[in-house]
Amino acid sequence: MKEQIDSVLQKARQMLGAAQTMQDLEQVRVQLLGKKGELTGILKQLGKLSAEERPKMGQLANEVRGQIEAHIQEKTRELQEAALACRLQEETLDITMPAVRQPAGSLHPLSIVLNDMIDIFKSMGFDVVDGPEVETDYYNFEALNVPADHPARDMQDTFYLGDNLLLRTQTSAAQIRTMESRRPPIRMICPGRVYRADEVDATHSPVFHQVEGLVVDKGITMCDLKGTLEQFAREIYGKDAKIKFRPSFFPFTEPSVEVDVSCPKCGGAGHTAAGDCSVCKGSGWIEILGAGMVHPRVLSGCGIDPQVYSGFAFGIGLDRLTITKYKISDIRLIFENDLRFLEQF
Ligand code: 2NL
Repeated sequence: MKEQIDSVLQKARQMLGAAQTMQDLEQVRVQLLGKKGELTGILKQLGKLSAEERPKMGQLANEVRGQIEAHIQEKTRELQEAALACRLQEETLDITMPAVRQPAGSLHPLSIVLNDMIDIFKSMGFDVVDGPEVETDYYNFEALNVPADHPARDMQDTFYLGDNLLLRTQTSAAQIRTMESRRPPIRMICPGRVYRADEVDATHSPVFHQVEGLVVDKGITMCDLKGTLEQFAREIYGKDAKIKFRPSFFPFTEPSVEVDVSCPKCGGAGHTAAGDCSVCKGSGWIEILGAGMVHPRVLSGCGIDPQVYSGFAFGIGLDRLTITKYKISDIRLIFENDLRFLEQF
């Protein structure tokens, strides 16, 4: 029996030497020391021994059990240490390594200029109003005194979505709704996307951005229009900016004007030391917007008595303003969202 017990110890040493995992260790414990294990099996034979041999073998078996348990414990510690060392190695952090840079985004140039415009008009007491891009014929044309045979109503110029629905060609519908639902005084701007069936080139896009403004109150005159737009031009282009009115025509305003601002590059001279000014092409002025006194028919259509109230309105092309302010050569750059372009702002 002594040989049997010794051979279990031998076997334990062998198996533990080869063990790679915790499962291997458990397997050794079960196979040698478990209830149905080899050592237990040997101990069951103790009864067959002589009274003299029995306690000796019992003691030996217990010693061997203790030794095997100690071996297993030691091997367990070894494996745990190896696993920990392995994890520490794998998870090493080099805290001196430079961080991965998160590039910061920036505002689109249109957003920069629009934010400026909103600040300027808010400081003069204007509300900012929003409206849908899909409009009815009534709000886009009829309410604005645009006659049925006006060229703007042609399929060539306007995107129709059906008999009555279209993509708005200006943001005026928001102003019409405001006039319908609110009593004067009204001071509002409405920025947004508008659509015209234009061919794309360096200065035209079928979708572009407009900021329209409207003021309605008792006693509003052309002087209020000019003062407001002059203040706007000074804040956008600098305090020396001047504006001038040229007569024009829109169905929704009477009289109507086109407004030029003194060229921000040459200061109105039309030329620099290098020759003709590249921004205003030598004229000293650049066109920035259209405006006028709200047509009495537009007011009365919204339930506002033109005998009591008057108003002015204007429409500013945001894309053109942005292009001239940042000297951008092609309107298409504004819509392409090429990062090499956007990162310059
Ligand atoms: C332009 C011209 C303009 C308006 C828009 C307007 C709106 C109402 C009543 C009267 Cl509700 N007028 N809007 C007036 C004059 C000009 O835009 O050339 N924009 C780029």
